[in-house]
Amino acid sequence: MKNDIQEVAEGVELTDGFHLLMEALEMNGITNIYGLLGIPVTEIGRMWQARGNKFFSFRNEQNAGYAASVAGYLTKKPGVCVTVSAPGFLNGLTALANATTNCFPMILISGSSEREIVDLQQGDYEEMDQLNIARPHCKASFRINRTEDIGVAVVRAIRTALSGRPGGVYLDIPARLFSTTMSAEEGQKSLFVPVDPAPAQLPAPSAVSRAVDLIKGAKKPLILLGKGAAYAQCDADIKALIEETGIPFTPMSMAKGLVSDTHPQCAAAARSMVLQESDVVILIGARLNWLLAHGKGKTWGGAKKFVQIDIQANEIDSNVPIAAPLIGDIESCVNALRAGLKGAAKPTEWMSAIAERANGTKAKLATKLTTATPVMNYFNSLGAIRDVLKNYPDITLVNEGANTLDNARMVIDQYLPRKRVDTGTWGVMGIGMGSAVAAAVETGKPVVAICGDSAFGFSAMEYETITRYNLPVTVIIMNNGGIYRGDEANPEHQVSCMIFNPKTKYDQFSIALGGEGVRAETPEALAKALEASLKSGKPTIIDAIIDPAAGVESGRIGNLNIVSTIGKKK
Ligand code: FYN
Ligand code: ADP
Ligand code: MG
Repeated sequence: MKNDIQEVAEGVELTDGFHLLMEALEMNGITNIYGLLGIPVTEIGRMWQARGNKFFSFRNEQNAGYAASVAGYLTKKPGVCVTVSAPGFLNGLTALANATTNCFPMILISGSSEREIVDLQQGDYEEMDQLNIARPHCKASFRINRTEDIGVAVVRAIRTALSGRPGGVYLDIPARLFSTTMSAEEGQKSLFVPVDPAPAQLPAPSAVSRAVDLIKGAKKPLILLGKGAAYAQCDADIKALIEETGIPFTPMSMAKGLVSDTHPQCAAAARSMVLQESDVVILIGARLNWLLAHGKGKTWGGAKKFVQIDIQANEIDSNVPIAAPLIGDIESCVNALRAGLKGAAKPTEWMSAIAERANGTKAKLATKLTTATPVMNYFNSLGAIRDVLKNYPDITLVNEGANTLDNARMVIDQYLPRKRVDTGTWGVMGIGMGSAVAAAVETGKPVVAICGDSAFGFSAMEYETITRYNLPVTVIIMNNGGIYRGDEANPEHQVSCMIFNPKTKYDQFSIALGGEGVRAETPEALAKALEASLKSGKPTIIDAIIDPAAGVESGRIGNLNIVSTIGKKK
């Protein structure tokens, strides 16, 4: 990239905050920015593009932020989101908090109003103390006050986002800084690239032997892969650990495909059995949070011991005592385990019992997937989608919703690492279109987003972003006409709070926004439309008409929903 000298004053070549920020990002390998422009950051977008980089301009900052966070997850480099001040910043902050919660590296850069006025609360344009508001929602919140600090601030943001447990960083840039000038030569000298920003962290040998001894003594060991393991990008090492030890594995949702769902040691289809019956569980980049029933209770059956590989030392014992913590980066820890477990006996009997159970479950599901119903349900529609996607293993699948999420996770196999992006640790709705943009941009390959009609609504307008950039994204909307279900009766003189306008036509919405639109009422029509869309590479919405009675309240996590029994008939 060229060093853009702005002007010469009194014989000194000058640069400014805009240029230094862009050069610092470029120098650190950032080429894509996701954001939404306006006061005071508008110039960044135009100048960034003029320098040969890509700026993806969204309709709401929250979705730009989700895109940046997913870019971070997929590439292991911080995804960058740029927003305007106060309201734009706050919209972006939701995504920054989500990135931090999910351990995705992301940098949110927001312009802010004049410090003197904000700090005295004198009512500036979009006045807000953004620096402090961001603080509890990310790993670090920094403000740049001087142009000569831009280089160090960007490096500090990158190292903070990537090192240890990855997460979000906020960079606050007061408007005035962007146009503040300094000597171009001095400015250039202030920029640099961090050495080894996400260093390997080797586990202690004593911790490795403790874990190895525990695993060697296990009769029914289980490997549980989380999205931290997918993020770590040591796919071959993880597969080798699994194959060399013969230990069955089951993936958390975004770790699906890290080792193929069709691998003979995949125990996903015997999930409840392996969680309950295993005696030693090796957690690799997965937390024992709500998604794993906190490591206790009936989900986990009897007594068991955990080995936990994680880079964040205080994750250990967060829910239940961990017998063998392995603190370090996943690649180093996995390879240390491989060395220690060389030649250990494989749990073949346990593996065959699991395979038997899994085959039974798969056969039962196969019947449901091919059973015709008068109106499509989740199973026969997803069965049709699954059959098409088998032939497209390298698409990224984006998945959000409640029933749509739970059923698609179960039905659709993933074959390759980091090819599934979903609602993550918070189970957040609205990640759909932002994630689809990032996945298409960062992988250069097609994306299929399977969204519940409710979930899609949270980011629907970004479908125009998809058509504008002509991205190869197919959105399948599982349209049952409501939240969870679409058949709730309206209370007298009111509209039910759980249903949508049944006249909604998402295929027409696509056409209105410059894309292709197809309405599919049968599994055959759905398969045909998906195949055609993948072949064409054109942005498409398939409005998949699902039985309004097909959903279940809260999907498979209905146990978390609180209901009142007062005044209800027994
Ligand atoms: C899995 N299963 C299969 C297969 N794969 N059956 C047949 N074939 C295949 N290939 C079976 C598996 O054995 C389980 O049955 C069942 O499918 C469900 O598997 P899942 O989804 O892995 O497990 P579970 O217990 O339903 O859920 C675990 C979870 C997951 C909490 C990690 O549900 C999750 O990620 N939930 C996120 C929910 C969320 O965020 N929702 C958004 C908010 S919605 P059994 O073995 O019989 O148990 C707001 O309302
Ligand atoms: P899932 O939801 O799939 O169970 P989580 O997001 O709960 O996954 O857990 C991911 C874990 O992975 C986090 O605790 C995080 O600290 C850890 N992690 C992320 N990257 C690495 C890495 N490179 N090495 C070790 N641990 C990592
Ligand atoms: Mg719905």
